[in-house]
Amino acid sequence: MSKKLVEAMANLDEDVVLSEVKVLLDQGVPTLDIIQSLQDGMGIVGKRFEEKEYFLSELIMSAEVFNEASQLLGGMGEAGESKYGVFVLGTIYDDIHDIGKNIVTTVMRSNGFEVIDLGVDVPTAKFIEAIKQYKPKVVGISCLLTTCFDNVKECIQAIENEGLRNNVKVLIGGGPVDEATGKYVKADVVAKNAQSTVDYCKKFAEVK
Ligand code: B12
Repeated sequence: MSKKLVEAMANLDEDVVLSEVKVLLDQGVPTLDIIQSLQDGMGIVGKRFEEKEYFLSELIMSAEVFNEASQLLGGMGEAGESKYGVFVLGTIYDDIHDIGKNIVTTVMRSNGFEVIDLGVDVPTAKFIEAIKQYKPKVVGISCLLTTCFDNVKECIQAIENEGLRNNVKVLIGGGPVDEATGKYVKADVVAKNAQSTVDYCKKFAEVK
C-alpha cells in the first residue's frame, strides 16, 4: 500500500498521483496493489463528500484522476484466450458508477474469462436475457449506491422467478456493498476487489 498514492488520490492531486503510479510501476509493484491504493483514496474522497468537504465536482474530478492513472497501468493485461467460460456483469439500474466494474472486466479478461459487460444502469430484463443467451456460471452485479440495494434484490429475485437461479452464482461488488448487503439481496458472494472475483469465478469455471 502506498500511503503517498492514497493521500494524493484523496487530495485529487493529479500530478502526484501520476508520478507516484509511475514510480510504483518502476519499482515493480503489482498493478492490482496500485489499484487498491487508488481505490482506498477514492474511499476517502467518498467520505469527504459525505462530510460536505467535497462536492459533486470533486467526485467527477476523482473519476477523471482515477481514469488518467489507469491509463498508465497497461500491466492489467490484454484479453487472453478464454478458457474459463463466460462471466456476465453490469451495474444495476439507476446506478451509473462504472470504474470498479471496468477494472473487474479487464482483470477477468486477462485471466482467461470471456466477459459480457452489460454496461451501467442495467435493467433486470437485460440481466435475464444475457443469462439465457450466454448461460454463464457466474453473474456479477455492481452497485455503488445504497439506494440501489433494493434494485439488486429485485434483480436476483427475478432471476430466481425465471427458474435460472440454480444454474448461476450471483456475485455482487461495489464500494458500499458488504456481507450484510449480500445476505439482504440474497447474493452468493460479495467480492471486495477484482482479484477475489477471479479467484471465486475460477472455482466455478469450466476449464476448456
Ligand atoms: C467516482 C464516484 C462517482 C463518479 C462515478 C464515475 C464513474 N464513471 O464511475 C460520479 C461523479 C459520476 C458519481 C456520481 C454519484 N455518486 Co458517486 N462516488 C464515486 C466514488 C468517490 C468512487 C467510486 C469508485 O470509482 N471507486 C474506485 C473503484 C475502483 O472502486 P469500486 O467501485 O469499489 O470497485 C472495486 C470493488 O468494489 C469491486 N467491484 C466493484 N464493482 C464490482 C462488481 C462485481 C460484480 C464484483 C465482483 C466486484 C466489484 O472491484 C472493484 C475493483 O477493486 C464513491 C466513493 C466510494 N467509496 O466508493 C462515490 C459514491 C459511491 N457516490 C455516491 C453518491 C451519493 C453519488 C451521487 C448520488 C452524487 C449526486 N448527488 O449526484 C451520484 C449518483 C449517480 C448515479 N445515479 O449513479 C456515494 C453513495 C452513498 C450511498 N450511501 O449510496 C459514494 C459512496 C460517496 C459517499 N461516501 O457519499 N460518483
